[in-house]
Amino acid sequence: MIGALRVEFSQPVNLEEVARMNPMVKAGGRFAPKDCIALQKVAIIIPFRNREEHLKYWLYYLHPILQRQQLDYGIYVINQAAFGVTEFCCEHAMGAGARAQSTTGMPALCSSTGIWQQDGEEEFNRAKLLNIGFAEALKEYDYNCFVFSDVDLIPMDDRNTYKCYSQPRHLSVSMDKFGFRLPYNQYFGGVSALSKEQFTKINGFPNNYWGWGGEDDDIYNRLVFKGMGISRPDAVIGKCRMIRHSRDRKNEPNPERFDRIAHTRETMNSDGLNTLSYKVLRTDKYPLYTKITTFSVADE
Ligand code: UDH
Repeated sequence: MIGALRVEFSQPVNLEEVARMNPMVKAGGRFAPKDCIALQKVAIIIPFRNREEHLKYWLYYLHPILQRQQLDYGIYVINQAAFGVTEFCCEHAMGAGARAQSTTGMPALCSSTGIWQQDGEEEFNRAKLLNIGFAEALKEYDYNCFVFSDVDLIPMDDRNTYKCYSQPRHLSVSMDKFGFRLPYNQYFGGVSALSKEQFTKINGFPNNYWGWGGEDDDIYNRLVFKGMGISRPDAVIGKCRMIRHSRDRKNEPNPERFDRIAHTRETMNSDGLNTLSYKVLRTDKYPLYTKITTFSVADE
């Protein structure tokens, strides 16, 4: 381990170069140490839409750190599909005429030209993407630990191990954005780690937070209601940088968030892993990560 790291975002990143610098990383962004058996199998789940530049920095900084931490890991970028973009050909995915009913009430129709037609793009849904990442990663490998990381957060100390603990772990405790301290004691946003058991005990994360905000507090509530506490690194080891950005389109502050957070106790058993409903449009195995493009469907 090195300890404190220099993290900055002035030079552009070339992913082919990053792949050359990390020859032990296998297709899809998988790695396991050669000379020992890793203590944990860690799936790293990144909620994503339209943040290619941030993802490059994330991969550039994180792959070397995660290898030094001797983890058996895989990187899963869960991409919320942007309907109306010709990139996704629904004829291959589902067949012409197929309908997808988005849970925000926006129906999409697979047209005869093979392009999804929808009136507009869905609001971003971070927590649901994380649930999807959990489910999809488990189809691929017997992961026992899940690290959920925003794409724009880079640890500044490699002793901040991306693994699971006896209690759910909050890793991004000391962000530059918040003056290197917690914005409030219950804060659980940014980067967190839950074992498979911890995640299933809380029925995963909520699927119903569309737009920005609240889902991290709902997750915190779930953990507390199930009798768990939060483990954290200290403020030095937990330092991290956020890549500055403006607000994304279709991720407006969610006006329902305060009301939802107030009702976690009643909703957590009926909103989560047991009601997760989605379709995978495509899976791409890139040299440094696996990208899974998904969209929501209403409960069948
Ligand atoms: N994300 C995307 N695409 C989006 C929205 C969110 O990939 O369009 C993902 C990404 O991993 C991001 C995470 O969701 O790191 C969290 O979203 P966020 O970065 O919008 O949340 P944060 O609280 O930023 O970090 C709030 C808006 C900042 C506005 C600052 C104006 N100066």
